[in-house]
This record gives sequence, structure tokens and C-alpha cells, in this order.
Amino acid sequence: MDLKNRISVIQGDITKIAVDAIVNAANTSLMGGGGVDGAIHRAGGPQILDECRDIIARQGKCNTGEAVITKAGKLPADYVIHTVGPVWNGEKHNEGKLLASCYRNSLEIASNKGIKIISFPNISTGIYHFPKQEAAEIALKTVTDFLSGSDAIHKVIFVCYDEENFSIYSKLIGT
Ligand code: AR6
Repeated sequence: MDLKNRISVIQGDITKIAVDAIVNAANTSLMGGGGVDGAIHRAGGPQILDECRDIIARQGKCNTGEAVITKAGKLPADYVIHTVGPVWNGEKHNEGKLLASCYRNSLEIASNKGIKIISFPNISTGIYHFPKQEAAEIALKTVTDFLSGSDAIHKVIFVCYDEENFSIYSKLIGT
């Protein structure tokens, strides 16, 4: 399939999206928080937190740039992939590379699970203050590179909550 048809953008609430997996912008504790993380745990119910607790007990905290997978509880999606974005600090700590790792590691986990359709929020661009334009360029480049190297994942949907991100992604994707 044409790469262009495999990437799309919509504006909305990622907890409402019925796809194989949605991605959560979590923190290293995996114990929930504000923003999209809070919304996912609220809507998905306690099963997600229970699985996160088991993961932390097994491997310790989830480092920035890494990702783990749980079932999605009461959400319409089947799985939640939790990834930890970098806190923006003026690119002093490799934030760009770490953000790219979030997207790449999430896609890697998804393709290993046989997931075909995955939705991403705009990782790090809320409470973690990553500049939105730069974050969108990194997200799109990382996803494009991954999809062009593998047919395992059929479709990636960027779910933008705020108007500014939706407008940035729409321009970059050309819709
Ligand atoms: N659906 C889709 N996107 C959303 C939703 C939603 N329901 N709600 C917010 N967003 P943020 P971060 C967008 O702050 O910057 C948490 O406390 C939002 O507009 O959720 O990675 C975690 O526990 C923004 O564009 O995540 C961490 O401590 C994007 O999601 C910390 O926040 C990301 O904003 C992570 O900060």
C-alpha cells in the first residue's frame, strides 16, 4: 500500500478510537497522571493499572524513550502501548532522539504483537512542553521511516487533541 495512505491525522480524544492499539504518553512510574495518561486510565479502568504494576514489579521503571504494552481494559482499542516521552529542556538532553525512540519502540512492540492499526497522541507536547512543530516533524519522520521498512503495520493514525497540533500535522501530511 502507498505510504501516504498508511498515515492519517484526525482531531479527537484517543480514548474513543477503536483500533488495535492506542499509545499512551505516560511517565516512568507507569502509575498514571494527567493529560492523555489520566484520560486513558480513567476510561480504561483498573485493569490497565494492574498490568502496569506487574510490569514495574518485573522490570522496574520504564525509562524515557522506552515502551511497554498492556491490554486496554474497557477502552474500545485492544491494547495500550505506554511510552515515556522526554521532558523538554531546550534540547540539552537529547530530547529529539528520545522522542523518536518513543515512536520507534512503540511501533516495534506493535509489530511484534501483530498489531495492524495504531493511534498515537502527540507525545511530550502537553505537560512535558516539547515544541509542537518540532515534535510533529520527529513523529512523522520516525513513523514514515518505520513504515517504509516494514509492511507489518498497515496504518498509523495521529490523534490530535488540540487545534494547534491538528493544524501542524494536517499541513505536514498534506491533508
Ligand atoms: N486524547 C488525545 N490526546 C490528548 C488527550 C486525549 N484524551 N488529552 C490530552 N491530549 P500530555 P506529555 C494531548 O500532557 O506532554 C501525564 O501526567 C495533549 O493535548 O498528556 O507527554 C503523564 O503521566 C498533548 O498534545 O503528555 C506524564 O507525567 C498530548 O496529548 C506527563 O503527563 C500530550 O500531552 C506526560 O506529558
